[in-house]
Order: sequence, then C-alpha cells, then structure tokens
Amino acid sequence: GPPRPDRLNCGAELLDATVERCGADRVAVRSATGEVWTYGELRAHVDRIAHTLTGALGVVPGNRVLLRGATSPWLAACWLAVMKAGAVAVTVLAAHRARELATICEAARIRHALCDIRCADDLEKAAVPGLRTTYYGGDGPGDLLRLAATAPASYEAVPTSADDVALIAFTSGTTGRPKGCMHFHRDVLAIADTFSAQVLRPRADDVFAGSPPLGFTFGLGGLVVFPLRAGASALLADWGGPERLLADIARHRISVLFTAPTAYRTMLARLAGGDAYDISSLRRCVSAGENLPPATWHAWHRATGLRIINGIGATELLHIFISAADDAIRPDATGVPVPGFEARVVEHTDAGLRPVPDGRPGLLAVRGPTGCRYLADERQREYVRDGWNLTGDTYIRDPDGYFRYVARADDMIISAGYNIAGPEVEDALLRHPDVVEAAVTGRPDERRGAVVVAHVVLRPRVAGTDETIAALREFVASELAPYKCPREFVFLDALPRTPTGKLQRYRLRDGTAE
Ligand code: 3SK
Repeated sequence: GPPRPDRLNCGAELLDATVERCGADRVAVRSATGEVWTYGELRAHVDRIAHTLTGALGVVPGNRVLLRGATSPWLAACWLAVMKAGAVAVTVLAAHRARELATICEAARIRHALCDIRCADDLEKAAVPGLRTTYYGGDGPGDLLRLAATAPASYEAVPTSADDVALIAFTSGTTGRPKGCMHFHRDVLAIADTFSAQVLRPRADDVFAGSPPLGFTFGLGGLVVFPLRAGASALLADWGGPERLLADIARHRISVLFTAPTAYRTMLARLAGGDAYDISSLRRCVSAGENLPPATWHAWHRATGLRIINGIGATELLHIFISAADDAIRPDATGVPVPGFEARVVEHTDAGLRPVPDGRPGLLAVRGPTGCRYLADERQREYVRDGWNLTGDTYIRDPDGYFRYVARADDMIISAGYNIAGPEVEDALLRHPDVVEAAVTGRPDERRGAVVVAHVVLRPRVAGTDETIAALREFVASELAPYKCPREFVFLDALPRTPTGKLQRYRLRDGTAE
C-alpha cells in the first residue's frame, strides 16, 4: 500500500535526507583528537551500529537504550543509530554517578546500554539488574565498534511514526528526584525547524561547537540536531574550560557557538587578560541554560562585536522556545516566542490560569509543537495546566510582546515587604569590574522576612576585604534602589553548579557551597 503519512524517523531525516540533499562528501563531525568524518562516513558508522544493535545485541523498536559517554562523534553516532533502529535513547551525563544512574535505569526500565569505556566505572557500580552493557572505545572482542566493523554499512531506518517516543531526557532541575521527559520523533525535527531554522538560521558551511554535553538537550540540539539538519558540521568535544573553547574556536574556525552565560564570562576574563585568540570566525553565539545578565551581553558585544542570541529552553520542551535574532535582539529581554510557540504570563486562580497584564510579573506559560510528557510522574499535573506548560520562571511581558526574565518563581526574595529579583541585583554586581560571577539569595530573617545576600566570585588577585565589600555596596547602591542592595557578602572561588551548568541556589542558601 502507499506509505503511511505519519511515518517519520528523525534519524533518517537528520542523516539520510541530509546526505541526499547535500551529498556525502561534506564534513559532518570532528573530534577533540582531530578525527574528521564526512556525512558518508558518519552514515556508514551509524548504519553499522544500527545493524549491531538490532542484530547481535537484540534491540527491538521501542526498547530503551541508555547512552553514556564523553561528547564525541561516536556518542553522536550511537544516538543516531538508536534513532534509526526505532529504539528510544536515554542519554545521560558522563558526570552522573552510580546512584543517579541506578535511579534513571529503574525509572526508564532500561535493559540495554551503550557506554564509552572511559565512563564504565559508575555504570558498573550502579549494578542495574538485567542490564546488558556494550562498551565502545576499548579494544576487547565485545567492543561495540569491533562488532560494528563487520556489519553492513547501509541500514534502512525503521519506519517509526511521528508520535513514537524517540528519546527520554532526564532532568532533576537544580535539586530533586529526576523526571524523565519523553519526546517524539517529530519533536526532534520541530526544534530544528523552529529555533534553529528561524532564529539561528545556520548555513551548510557553518561549524558548530559549544560546552553543553549531549546528555543535556541544549547540547543534543545545538551540537547534533541543528548542524545535521542544516548540512553543517560540528566539533564534538567535552567542555575543557574557557581557554580550550577559545583555542578550539580559533583552530576549527567555529562559526556557531552554544554555551551558557558563565562560559561567556570566563571566556571574557581570558580575553581581557590579554590572551590572544583569533575568534573572528564566530558569527552566531547562543546563550541558554540560565539567565543571561545584560551586563554579560554588553561585555561580549564590546569585546567581540557579536550580539549574543539569548534563549530560554527546558528539557520538558526539548529546546529553546523564546529568543530573538539579529536586529530583534534586546540585551535586557530574552526575546519573543520562537515561531511555532506561544507564550503568556499568567497567575493561578481558583478558575484556572489567568493572564497577567503586560508589564506585571507572573508565571511563564508556553505551548507549541513540543511539550512536557513526564514518564509516569505525578508532577505532570503541575507542569501542564489547561494545555500550557508552566516552566517555573517568573517573567514580564512588555506591551510590544518582548518577554523579560525576572527570576525562577521560587527564588523571589521578599524583604521588608519588597519583592526582590536576585537576577537584577546580580546584573548590577556584574557591571562592577572586579566581579566575575554573582548570585544573590535571601537569608531568612525574623525582622525583615529575608535579607539579601550576595555570593561573589572576584577577579583574580582581588581580595574579599571590608574595603571590597564597601566598594561593592556603594556601587550597587548607585545602580539600584537601596532596598535591593545586599546586606551580606560571601566570597567564593566558584559558584556551585549542576553538571549541566545550572546554578545550585539551594547550596548557597544552606551554606554547603562555602
Ligand atoms: O534547561 C535549559 O535551560 C535548556 C536550555 C536550552 C535548551 C534546552 C534546555 C534543556
């Protein structure tokens, strides 16, 4: 009969359709160690792994396959092979430890794992009952790549349906029990055809790179899905710090960068320190994962002439859903809903969600082609209300449709009757030349409800003395209303972050970061 119209395999679309359109000879991926694969080579590796999965390893469509590894072309090839084989990828972080892996494997009922030999330890320690792990990158006879070497180099993708689950991405936010977010084959293409195609607008000659790991959907989208959909290429290498990233930009002539605000700040510190890097190849710089303070946007613009594309994304929505491009970028706003998405600012009422007037803070609500479907988790009811995804962020919508970030909804500080948004105070602190990182929290206080505490990382060789505190206080007081000025200062060598780079405010509040 005729092909079913709902048939869609995102692996085939990203790889086979791109080869058909752009040819097999273009570079697809590069590794940290200098390996370069064309699209034809990437496809042959993917197809051999897909054959091995469905043959020797006994994976059938719908099986969940854990993927764990350093960022590398081989990890991307395994992910694409799982897609083409119609299985479900559960990509975890190399930073996940045994207990976290055991929880994820149990929640997702995982029986198969493909694991980088360099990350074997914690998966073995997790001792997941019934798990069949195949390692890659080693030299034993059972190594995935040895098995795959003798498999046929061409594999017809399983004709999955657009609504079949393609991946389960786990998120625990900055704390809490991990939640598995299920995404369909069509969702994977939707993020490429919305944020990437319409905001980022990559070209086939672009070279992508960045810091987020592939186990974080920010990285999976930015470093695998978007470049492949565009016929472009990507450097797939682990985050090795700001100097490494700057050197990689120069060496590989990177043109599209995906990273988080903190990495922009640490790169700026290196550039300001006089280190010379040729980063003239950059044309698009994306920031997400955390709020981008205007101070960081302006500092990057001053240093490079480039306008950072800010965005807010969520594992629940797979990728970025509010952003802006080119002349539409405003340093003090996240942007407007990415075409295909709708966003509004709401509040809870007994009758359900009610829109909040423009200019007033409220909860961000989003809907679009992707959305939250937690794997067997009662928190689904809180995240999706009346068909809208509630991300947990407080936002203001300006009358002209721009969305401005205020704070995470549960991070607002209420002091002496005033509502204080930590990010506004952080932005003021970051404008001070001695401040490299800043995070502001509230400390419970009997008299005021809470007092504002600033956690600050200072520029090298600046000491956290009483004079420094006085200077920072005076500086913030000249920028913001007095009630927003921090009463206490804590100086740290680094801010506590999750393996995906998100600030752990609760560790600042409970003092475990000091
Ligand atoms: O969690 C996030 O912040 C995020 C940002 C961009 C794209 C994807 C994600 C999960």
